[in-house]
Amino acid sequence: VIVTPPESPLVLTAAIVGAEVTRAQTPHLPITAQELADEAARCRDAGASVIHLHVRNADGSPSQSSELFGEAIARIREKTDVIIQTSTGGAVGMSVDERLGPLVCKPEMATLNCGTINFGDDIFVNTRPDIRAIARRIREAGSVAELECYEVGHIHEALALLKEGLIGEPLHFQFVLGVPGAIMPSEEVVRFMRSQIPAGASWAVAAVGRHQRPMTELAIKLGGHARVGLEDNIYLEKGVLAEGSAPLVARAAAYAKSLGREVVDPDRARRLLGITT
Ligand code: KMH
Ligand code: ZN
Repeated sequence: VIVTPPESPLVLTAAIVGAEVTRAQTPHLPITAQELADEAARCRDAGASVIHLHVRNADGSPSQSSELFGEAIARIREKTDVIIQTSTGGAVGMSVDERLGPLVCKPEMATLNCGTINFGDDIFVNTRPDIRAIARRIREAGSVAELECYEVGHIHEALALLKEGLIGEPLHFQFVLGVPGAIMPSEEVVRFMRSQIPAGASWAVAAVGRHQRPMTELAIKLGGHARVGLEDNIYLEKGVLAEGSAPLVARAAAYAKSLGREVVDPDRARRLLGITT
């Protein structure tokens, strides 16, 4: 029997664009700064307190340009008070320098990818020296790191970073599950990954494709946080495209409320995540 205290607050993150999904796959993908801002506001209304942000060039290709991030962040800020978590993962094949572009904007949060994996037919490279360099730059930007762990060993790498003083507590883990070539999601996997993180750390699950809904619900049941959105999954149901990320957020929020979990607003999420800027 899983017992989650009803008052246990839930942070929902919306990954509204990512670097890989194309307009050919779904017409509902936001691309321009205005589209990103409109989608961020819709997700906030649906229950998201964090927006995991990538940006695109006008032709839809992925970018880590500080100018494009600056524009998107400014537009989002005009519309809504969500926590903006910029990607430092970018797209496979980008150099570390290129990936660090958004940190110029001093985002409240930034991702820190904690290891290398096969990423479909590509390799998402995060060498140990690269991870440390990115961690230093996130700290210099004054951003709170979200620790993206695609494998169990990535958690242990994050703990090494903590020991080395490169990241501080409380730690925030995102278990990214179901990337083709990396660990597949299951309840056992989530429970084991959760068992590896220190007391006081928060954890969330972001699962890819058809795994998104069941793993979101599992994380919510087990007392974790969750990430949904088009970056990881473009379908609401089998064969039915989600009309943006907001419907996916709304469904996760409704599920959480049905279990008595409180879906928090951005200010409460800031306090939970230790964001003080
Ligand atoms: N696009 C992936 C290769 C992150 O945002 O930090 C990496 C990614 C992770 O999306
Ligand atoms: Zn991402």
